[in-house]
Amino acid sequence: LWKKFAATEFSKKEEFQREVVRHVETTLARSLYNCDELAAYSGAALAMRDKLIIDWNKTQQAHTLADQKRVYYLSLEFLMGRTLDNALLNRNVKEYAAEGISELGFRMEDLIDQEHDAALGNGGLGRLAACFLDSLASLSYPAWGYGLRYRYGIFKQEIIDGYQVEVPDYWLDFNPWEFPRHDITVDIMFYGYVRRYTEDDGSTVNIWEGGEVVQALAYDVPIPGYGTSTTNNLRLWSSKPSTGEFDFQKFNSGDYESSVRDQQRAETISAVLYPNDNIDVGKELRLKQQYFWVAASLYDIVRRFKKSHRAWTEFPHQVAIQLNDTHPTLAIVELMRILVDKEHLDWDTAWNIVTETFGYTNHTVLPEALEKWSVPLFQNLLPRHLQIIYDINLFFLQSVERRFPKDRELLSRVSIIEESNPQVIRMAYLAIIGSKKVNGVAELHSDLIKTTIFKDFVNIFGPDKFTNVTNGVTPRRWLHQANPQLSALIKEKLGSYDFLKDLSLLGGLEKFADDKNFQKEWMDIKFRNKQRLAKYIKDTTSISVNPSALFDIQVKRIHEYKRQQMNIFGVISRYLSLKAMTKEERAKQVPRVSIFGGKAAPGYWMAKTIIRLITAVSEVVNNDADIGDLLKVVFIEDYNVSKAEFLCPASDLSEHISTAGTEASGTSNMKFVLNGGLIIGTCDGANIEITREIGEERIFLFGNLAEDVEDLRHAHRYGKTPMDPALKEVCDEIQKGTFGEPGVFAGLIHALTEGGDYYLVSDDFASYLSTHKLVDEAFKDTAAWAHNTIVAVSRMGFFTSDRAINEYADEIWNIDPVKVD
Ligand code: 26Q
Repeated sequence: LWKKFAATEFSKKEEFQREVVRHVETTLARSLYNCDELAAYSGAALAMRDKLIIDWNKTQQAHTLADQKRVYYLSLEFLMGRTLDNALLNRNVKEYAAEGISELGFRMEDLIDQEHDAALGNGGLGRLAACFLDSLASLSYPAWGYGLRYRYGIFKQEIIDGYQVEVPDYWLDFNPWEFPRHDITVDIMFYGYVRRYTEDDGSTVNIWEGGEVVQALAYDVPIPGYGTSTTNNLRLWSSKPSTGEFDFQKFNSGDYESSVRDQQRAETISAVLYPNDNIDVGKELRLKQQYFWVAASLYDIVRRFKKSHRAWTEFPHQVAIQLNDTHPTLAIVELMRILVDKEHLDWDTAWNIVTETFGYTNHTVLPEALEKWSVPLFQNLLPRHLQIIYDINLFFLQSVERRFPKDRELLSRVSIIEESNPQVIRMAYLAIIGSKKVNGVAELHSDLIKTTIFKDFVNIFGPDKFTNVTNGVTPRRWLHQANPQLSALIKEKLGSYDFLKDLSLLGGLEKFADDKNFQKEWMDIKFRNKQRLAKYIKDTTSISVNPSALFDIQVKRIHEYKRQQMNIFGVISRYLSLKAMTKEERAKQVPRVSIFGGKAAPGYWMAKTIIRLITAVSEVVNNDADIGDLLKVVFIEDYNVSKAEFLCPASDLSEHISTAGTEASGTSNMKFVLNGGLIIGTCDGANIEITREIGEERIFLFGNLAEDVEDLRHAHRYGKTPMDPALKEVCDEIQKGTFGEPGVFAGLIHALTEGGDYYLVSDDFASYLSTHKLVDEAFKDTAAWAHNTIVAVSRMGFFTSDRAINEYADEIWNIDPVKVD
């Protein structure tokens, strides 16, 4: 009977239509006569959601029954983007759903476009977490994500008079993809003091008496796998006043203001995502967010473990916890507190459990991004946790001293506490010491962390604790969903969509690389994707671009290390060369559209200046009659996941040009190549492995190597590096006022001169420009270009997040899939 009523499978178009109409009429209380696109989207989303819920419940039951080890992925960011299209495709119902919608008088694309992005992340790290959730479910691993349910995601970016303006992203008006679990709440403490007393048996007990209590309320989000019923859970915590805490007495006695203040203080914790990418902020509210989320998640994980009545020593056999960067490192300390203070395990037993449970992924070597917390701030907020950190540090340093006696320098170098004023806690060191495995996210990056920032720890723990798992992206979203035409063409050649589950099957395309008909179909799809982007650019900026021009795209967070400034200087240099040419010479040039997009952290003045330079250059170049279609410059406002989905398929060339050794991996490089574009890039992050896979004749590499960066910086500091002459010309032109009031850009130029050119723009500029010339030449030979992009795509199998997740599962987590019927 249960089965009969639970059957929501809409294996037919009509059933889908019926469900959409039912939801519009009953759930939304709208009539079909006033059903607009938003209401139709909502109906479709709710119909799809019903289908997911059944599989979600089945999956959770199957996982409970299987009683196998689970992995918990702790991330402060999940940059999910939209859900409806992805769910329709993962469940393979899009075709008839779209037909059904069209008969109801709407276009599926328009409904999909109504959905607000779930933008609970800044950039690469948050999007990686989202790709990993897709792969975990698609590979049927028993896995949960844990995060924060921010009321405001990453801000929306508007460009006003050429400048970035931040607008709040309130995204929860209608979010059919989340389920509040009013029965799942955890009280979280802050502040207070530690009471210490001695038991009758002589043992010491520490009790933390918190001063403030805030309630964590769980919201669950279903994560459907591709081609499987497995539907995993993403649990996001929202903060509210704890029932005990909200002071009804104050309220009833008329002290509304103070009772409302208490409520707001509680709700503030999950109110907003910090908009900083790769930079540490050190604000108390951020630490509160981290502890709130970590404590609620661990309480939940421990509660689930306890249901099985196993011995505590079994914990690491049932639970793996992955730390997405250092942001959740407090989990190590909180688990110690639970085991020692609450469950009364002895320290060593507890520490063994903890260090068998956690894995830590590092995403950066940039010193300004390594998290550190001031000891006084930490002491005030989490007094008991500070004691535990001191103890962890003491035992660790004692063991180091035993092995390396009298090396006091080593002890102060590896201490969790940095002896600065004030003292600070080095979260990365704590994460390393408390984890079983530490991994970087691309080969070069994993080597760099072992030889630079974590070198001493490799000596202490041995090299096996440190490993590499090169990032990947999900081909479901980044090929099938973003580029349905290309996906369909590949399917036609390979015979099935199996490549979406086993991306190495793309290898089968290579034999068609010289097939003229195939090349034509391939390039036609690229052209249509470029046309679609050209139309978007026209509609949103009124700039006309020629879809036959070479589309050169750099979209990512704006950061000096990612060097958007070098790109725009290159554009200026191109502009100056074009201006200096005769008409005849100009006629031989390859037309270009330089497309930029990305957000600057609101407090990052230099990044905002880079945006202003890009918009200033676009105003001049796009309106220069001498130049016409030969060069256009476009800044795409509010770059986000949905925009990435239509930008990636429309590039001929994309730019991944970070100073060597600074970009841990990069993941958009993978997305662009997977969609049939080539890249210009430095020998950095995953660019190196992409080169190894696709062949160096298919990538435009340039610039100095990571191993030379230190010496080059040193030379700048001692004033031994004259500025590259082409760059000098560019700077002169900016200073002449060609792109508006030069004072606006003085800081950018200062960074190259007196500032010591920390990111080595001048050192790489000549090879950057000459490599762009090679790109122009290569683009003229359409057949060779088609050949190279086909071969490149056929060799991209390695960069699926499925491969990455299988590596984590086998080498770090030790977990197996669970079949869900
Ligand atoms: C830290 C402290 C306080 C506030 C914010 C932060 C913070 C927030 C976000 C620090 C770092 C981040 C994000 C880092 C990030 O996105 N790193 C990128 O991770 C990708 C996935 O591994 C890599 O591909 C990129 O190379 C890396 O830059």
